[in-house]
Amino acid sequence: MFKLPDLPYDYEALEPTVSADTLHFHHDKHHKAYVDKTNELAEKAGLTGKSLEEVVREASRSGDKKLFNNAAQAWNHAFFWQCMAPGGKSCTGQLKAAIEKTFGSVDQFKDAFVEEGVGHFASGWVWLVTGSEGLKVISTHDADDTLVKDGLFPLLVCDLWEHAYYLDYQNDRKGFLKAWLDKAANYAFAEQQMFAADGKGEGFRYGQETAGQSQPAQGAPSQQPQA
Ligand code: MN3
Repeated sequence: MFKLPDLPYDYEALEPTVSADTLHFHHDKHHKAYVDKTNELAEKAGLTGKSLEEVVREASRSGDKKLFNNAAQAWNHAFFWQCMAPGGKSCTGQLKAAIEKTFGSVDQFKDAFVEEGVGHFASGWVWLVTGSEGLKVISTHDADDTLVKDGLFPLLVCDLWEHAYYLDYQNDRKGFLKAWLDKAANYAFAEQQMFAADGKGEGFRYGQETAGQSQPAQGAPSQQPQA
């Protein structure tokens, strides 16, 4: 049984960039529904005891679209929570160097990320990934994710589904993405992922904390009353 992971920060911690209302709906309702449905469908598919990564890949291989959509969404959201931190984490060190090499500057990377996200039709995800060609910004549709893209390793993702920003930004996806990159994105996590892609350290895996990234729960956010 997969457990809905706690947010690695309080619900209010990302305000005003991402409101507590948005996080309550997004985490407690949307993400929870994907996890619950995954548990139900994975059991039916005989995949009990597999990791979520294995379930996503197996569902993709076998063409079980319903399971794939729910399992991939469960994974993508868990990864997405790690991609944010209160006030954001600035882009420094080796990640900054790699971004400058590929995009010219951090600002040019942000422009590329916003452009990809704004240009993406309907629901999906915008990613910074690394692969054999180095860093790249891509987007995926609906639940699709990098677990089933050979040779790509995710560093950072932002949710483009309207439920991710509509309460706070209405139809202004561009405004959401710009604020998100400047004030919420966790570049320290992205850098850890980049190291992991190079074989240095563990990358994110569902249900396991990434070393040094997730903060011990202060005030036990999982115990907060639901709004
Ligand atoms: Mn979402």
